[in-house]
Amino acid sequence: MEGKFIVLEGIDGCGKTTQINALSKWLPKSGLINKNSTLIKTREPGGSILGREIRNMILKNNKLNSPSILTELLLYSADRAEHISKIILPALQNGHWIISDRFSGSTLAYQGYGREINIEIIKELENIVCQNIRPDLTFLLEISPEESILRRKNKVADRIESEGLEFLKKVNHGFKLIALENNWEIINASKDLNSISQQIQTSLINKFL
Ligand code: T5A
Repeated sequence: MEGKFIVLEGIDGCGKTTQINALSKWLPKSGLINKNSTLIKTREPGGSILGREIRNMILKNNKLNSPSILTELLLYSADRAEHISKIILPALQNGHWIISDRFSGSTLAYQGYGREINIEIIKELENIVCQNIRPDLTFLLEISPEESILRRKNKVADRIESEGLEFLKKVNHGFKLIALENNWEIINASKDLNSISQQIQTSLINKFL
């Protein structure tokens, strides 16, 4: 059996971390993963050692030293280039499974639809950065922007989360278009945790068993 690359996408607070934690308990017992393979949980930004430093640079709230939107795009791209070279590519070459909390769809949604950077430029950049690595399956966990804000009301917002409702609406709209264009699995993530988990598990079984 070969390695697989699974990605969870969606606006802030849609439940990716929660579902990835549930998946990482279920997947090793699912019969989908070869017993010689490992399941690797990772995320963007910050999936590699250098990426953790980049994550801190992009997400910390510092109004006096915020990156320009072009710098922001390039930092997310640099994080991804490092993540692919050091973590994703070697893992797939060794037959391991990877679940990533966000990947290139987030750049299209946040920097493309949210920041309104030309989508074609972003796609061009992604072609360079991704080195032909594409997820085998991407899930979009869909919640409304209002629910996103509600779920995060007791958490300190990072720099991107501080952008507010109008920005989140543009990102949300972008995610929907990207998901339809790329055949992602769209999950209603406002349901309860268990039914979301079951829907993800069923999709994985249907696709990979
Ligand atoms: N970004 C990222 C870009 O702009 N461009 C890019 O290219 C990339 C890769 C990353 C930020 O960077 C941006 C996007 C982000 O703004 P992050 O810290 O990784 O930041 O933040 P998020 O991905 O937004 O992570 P969060 O932890 O905020 O959201 P999750 O992981 O989606 O959600 P989770 O599981 O932590 O759940 C949030 C809350 O909701 C509850 C949980 O208990 C938790 O309290 N919850 C539910 N409540 C009710 N019903 C359910 N079904 C629930 N599921 C979870």
